[in-house]
Amino acid sequence: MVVRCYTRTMIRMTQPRVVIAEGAVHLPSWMPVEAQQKALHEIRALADGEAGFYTPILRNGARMRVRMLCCGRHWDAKTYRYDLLRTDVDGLPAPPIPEVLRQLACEAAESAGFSLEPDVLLVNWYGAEGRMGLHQDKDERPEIIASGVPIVSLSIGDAAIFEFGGARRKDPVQRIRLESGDAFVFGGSSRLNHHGIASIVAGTGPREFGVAGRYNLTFRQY
Ligand code: MD3
Ligand code: FE
Repeated sequence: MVVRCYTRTMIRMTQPRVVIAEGAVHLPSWMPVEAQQKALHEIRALADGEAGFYTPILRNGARMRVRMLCCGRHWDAKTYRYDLLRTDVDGLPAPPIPEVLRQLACEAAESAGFSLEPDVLLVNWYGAEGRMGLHQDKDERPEIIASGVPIVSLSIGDAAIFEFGGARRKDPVQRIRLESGDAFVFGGSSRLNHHGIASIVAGTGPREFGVAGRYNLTFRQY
């Protein structure tokens, strides 16, 4: 089923679009402040729900430097597989993706010339010391990855220094500052590129949000 996404397009007709590599499209300030606040409201409801944020512990025993909350399916930090249950955390089922957020992701994909039917949402929360080492996202189904379907990222709160590399770990990285309201779409031949978050620029988020740190939402098709 194709669901039309229209919430944002009626608000602003032109939008900056920066192609940083084939299939990797940065949409700076893509979310209006009201859309960011609406998204924050949904994130807070998820956080207050039964299956809230947790600190993932990797198979090598290391704690990740982010807190995470998965919707649709749970990303298991021990097995690197997607599961309906939070087996490595508390065994609870992953809550569904909130409709408001799913819709935003569809629109962002469309703004970048892609189409996405997300069934997974990973919410990462970064405190001032938060970061994520260079990695590839390759735990989704091989057919989906091969098809070039994108991952959509939405940033809310403090800015972050994002690193975007290439297909090989040793490839040079571009550093891009991601601000609150930015959307980023990674599809096509950029889908398996290495990437990470080098640091958070604490205290740079919109004050009126009253949020500490940074939320990043990645929408995926499993
Ligand atoms: C480039 N999250 O959850 S989002 C992740 O800001 C992740 O929390 C970071 O990397 C964050 O896996 C970066 C930007 C991003 C997401 C997925 C990508 C960049 C990507 C997939 C392929 C290439
Ligand atoms: Fe990633």
